[in-house]
Amino acid sequence: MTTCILLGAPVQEGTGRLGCDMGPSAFRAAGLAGALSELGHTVLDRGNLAPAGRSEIRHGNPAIKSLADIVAWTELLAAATYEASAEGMPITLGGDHSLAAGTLSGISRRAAELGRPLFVLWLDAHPDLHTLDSTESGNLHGVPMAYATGQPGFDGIFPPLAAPLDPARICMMGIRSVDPAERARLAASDIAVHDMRAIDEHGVAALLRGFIAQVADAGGLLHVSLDVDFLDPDIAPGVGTTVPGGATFREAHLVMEMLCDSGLVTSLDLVELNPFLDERGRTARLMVDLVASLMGRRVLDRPTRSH
Ligand code: 6HN
Ligand code: MN
Ligand code: MN
Ligand code: MN
Repeated sequence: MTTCILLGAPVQEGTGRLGCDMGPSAFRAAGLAGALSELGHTVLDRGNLAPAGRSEIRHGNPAIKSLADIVAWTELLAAATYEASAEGMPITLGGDHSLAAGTLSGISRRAAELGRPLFVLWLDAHPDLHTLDSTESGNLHGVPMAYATGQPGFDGIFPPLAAPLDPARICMMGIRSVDPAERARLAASDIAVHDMRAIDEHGVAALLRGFIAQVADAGGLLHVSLDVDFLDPDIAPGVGTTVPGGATFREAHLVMEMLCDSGLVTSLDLVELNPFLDERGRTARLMVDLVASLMGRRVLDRPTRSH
C-alpha cells in the first residue's frame, strides 16, 4: 500500500483564463482522498500551497504572462514534491500545467539522489515544449517540458534544475495539438511521441507496454503527468484547452490499469481541471476514477486474463 501525499497547487496564472485555481477543491469534492483510502492507501492531504510574494520579472518576449508567479510556484513545488517523495507518492492537484516545471524539478532531484533514472509519461493533447522565447500565447502552461529537459533560455529566470530530464526517458501520449516551434523541437529530440493517430492505429496498450518495459528494465522511477485535455472533450469538458479527438473513457482507464499493474508509478500530477467549465463535476469525478484505476481499483479480485 502507498502513502499518498496530496499537494494542492491552485495555480492558474499559467493559463489564459481563470478557474483552474478551483481545481484542488474540485478533486477533494469529487472524493479523491476517500477513493484512495478505500483502496487501502494512506492519504496525507497537505492542503493548498501558496507562494510568498514576489517582485516582477522582465523578459524580452512581450507575450509572456505572469512570469514571476510561475517562477514562484516552480520553486515552491520543486521543494514540496522533493520533500514529499521521501515519505510516499506526491500527488499534485492542479492548477494548470505550469506546475509540472516544479514537480519535475523536485522529482528529478530526488531520482538523482537515489541514483535511479527518472522516466516521465506525459498524457496530454499538447507537448508543452515551448521555451520562454518561442511561446506565442505567453501562457506558461505551455513551457514546463522545455524547462524540465534543460532547453535554453530558462537560466537565471527559473530555478536551476538539479537534474534535467533525459528526453529518451520521456513518453508522450495523446498528442494532437503541436505549435511549429514545438514540432521542430520534437523532431530534433529523442522524446517518444505517440500522437492520437498512433493510438488509433496501434492502440494504447501496445504503445504503453514498450515504455513500461523500458522503465522496468532500467529500474526507474516513473512520474505521470495527466492533463485533463488528454481526454476527449465529450467526456471531459472541464478544461480550458479542449482539442477534439482525445482519449476515450476506456483508453484512459486502460492506461491507468496497465500502469497500476506495472507497480512503477512514484509520483503524479493532475492538471488543467477547470471546475468553472465543468458540467456538474463530471470531469473531476472522471479524473478521480482514473486515479482510482491507477491505484488499484479493478473489476475483478484477480488479474485480468487474456482468455
Ligand atoms: N496545456 N501550445 C499552446 C500554447 O499556448 O503554448 C497550448 C498550451 C497548452 C498547455 O494544455 O497544458
Ligand atoms: Mn499540458
Ligand atoms: Mn494540454
Ligand atoms: Mn513510437
